[in-house]
Amino acid sequence: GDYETKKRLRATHEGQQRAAGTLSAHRQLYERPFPLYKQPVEVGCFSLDSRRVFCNDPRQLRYYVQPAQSPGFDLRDGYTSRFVKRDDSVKEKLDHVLRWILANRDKIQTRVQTSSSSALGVDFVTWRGHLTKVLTTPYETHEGWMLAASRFRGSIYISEVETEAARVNRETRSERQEEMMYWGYKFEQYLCADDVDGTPDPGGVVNTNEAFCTVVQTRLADHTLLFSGEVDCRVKDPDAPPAPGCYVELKTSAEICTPKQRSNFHRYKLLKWWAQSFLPGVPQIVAGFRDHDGIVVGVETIPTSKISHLIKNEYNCWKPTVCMNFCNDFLSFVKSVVTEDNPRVVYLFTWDPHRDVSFTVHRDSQYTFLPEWYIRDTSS
Ligand code: 0WD
Ligand code: CA
Repeated sequence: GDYETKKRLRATHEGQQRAAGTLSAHRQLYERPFPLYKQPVEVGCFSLDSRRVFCNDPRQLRYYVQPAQSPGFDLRDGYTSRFVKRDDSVKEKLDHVLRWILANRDKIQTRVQTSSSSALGVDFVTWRGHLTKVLTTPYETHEGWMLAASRFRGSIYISEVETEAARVNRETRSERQEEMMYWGYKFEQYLCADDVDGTPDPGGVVNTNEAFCTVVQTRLADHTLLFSGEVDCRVKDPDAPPAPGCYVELKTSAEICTPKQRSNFHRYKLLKWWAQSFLPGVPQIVAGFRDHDGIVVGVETIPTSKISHLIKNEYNCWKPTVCMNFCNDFLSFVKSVVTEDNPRVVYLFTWDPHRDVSFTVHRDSQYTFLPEWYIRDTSS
C-alpha cells in the first residue's frame, strides 16, 4: 500500500544520502508524520554557581513570581553597575554534563529488555541547545553550525564547535548588542525569587555565571537521548506536576506594533522558542515584550503546546514535524558515520545555509572534547 511505497522511497533517498556522505536539509524531504518523541523524564539536575563551579544539586533553582500584565520593568537598570558577565570566550564543551554523569551514573535509566550495546545505555549525550540548532536547521537561512561527535563506550557525545562567523560576531558585538544581551537576564531577575516563599530582588546583582540545569532522558524514534538544558525557574505550587512539567521558560522580545512584526515573530522567534522548550518538555513560556528603551510593556504566557496552532495562519510557515523528522534523520546519519569507538576521534559535522550537512574526521586534533578525567573514570 501507500505506506510501503513511501517507506521504500525513503529508504532509497536515505541510501543515496549515505552513499554521498551528506544529508540534505531541504524541508520538503521531512514532511512526514510526526515521529515518536517520548515524554522527556527528568533524571537529575545540577547548578553552576556565581563562579561557574559545578554543584551536584538544585541550589540555583528559582521560583516564578507572576508580574502585572504591563509591569513597566526597566531592563536597563543595573547595566553595568550590578552586572557580572560570564566569560563567553571560555569553551566549556560538555564538561558540566559529563560531571553530572560521573556523579549520577546510577540515575540513568537503561531499558531492561535491550541488552544495550553502550555502557551508559543511551545513544546520544549532548546539550539541549545543540539539539535546538538541529531542529531549526530546515528553516535557518543565516547561521550555520558545527557539531563535533565522538563515540565512546557505545554512546555518541555531541558538542558544538564555534564557527568562524560566530566567533567574529561574538568578538565584534556593538555596545548596544552587549546591553541588549543583559536585558534577558534582567527580565529573569524581575520575575524570579530565590526561595519558594520569597519575592524577586531587582536591586540585586545579575550574574550570568549562575545557572540551574535539568538533565532529561527521552527517545526520538530509534534514538535514546540524554541531554541537559538550562531552566529559568519553576512554579511555586508544590502540587504542580513533577519536573520538567513545573518549569517555566522566560523570554524577552521586541513589542509587536505591526502585522509584519507579528508575522516575523511567528515565523522566526516562535520556531526557536518552541524547539527549545519542546525538547525538554517545558510546558510554559512567559514572554516579556519590551520597547526600544528596554521597558517591558506587556507580559504574556504562551503554552509550548499551543505554539503550533498559533502559527497556522502564517503562509508557508514552519512545521514541528519537519523539525523532528530532520533531527531523527540527522541522528541516524550521525550513527551511520560515527563508527569508531574512540574518544580521541572526532567526526565534525558542518552545515551552512543552502548546503547539505557534511562531515570530516579528525584524530588527536584540536577538536577532541571528551576530557581525560571522564575517559579515565568511566573506564574503571
Ligand atoms: O560551550 C558551548 N558551546 C555551549 C555551552 C553552548 C551552549 C550552551 N552551553 C552551556 C552553558 O554551560 C549553559 O549554562 O549550556 C548551558 C545552557 O545550555 P542549553 O540550555 O543547552 O542552551 P540554550 O538552550 O541554547 O540556552 C538556554 C539558556 C539561554 O536562555 P535564552 O532564554 O536566552 O535561550 O542558557 C543561556 C541563556 O540564558 N545560554 C548560555 N549560557 C552559557 N553559555 C549559553 C552559553 N554558551 N548559551 C545560552
Ligand atoms: Ca530564557
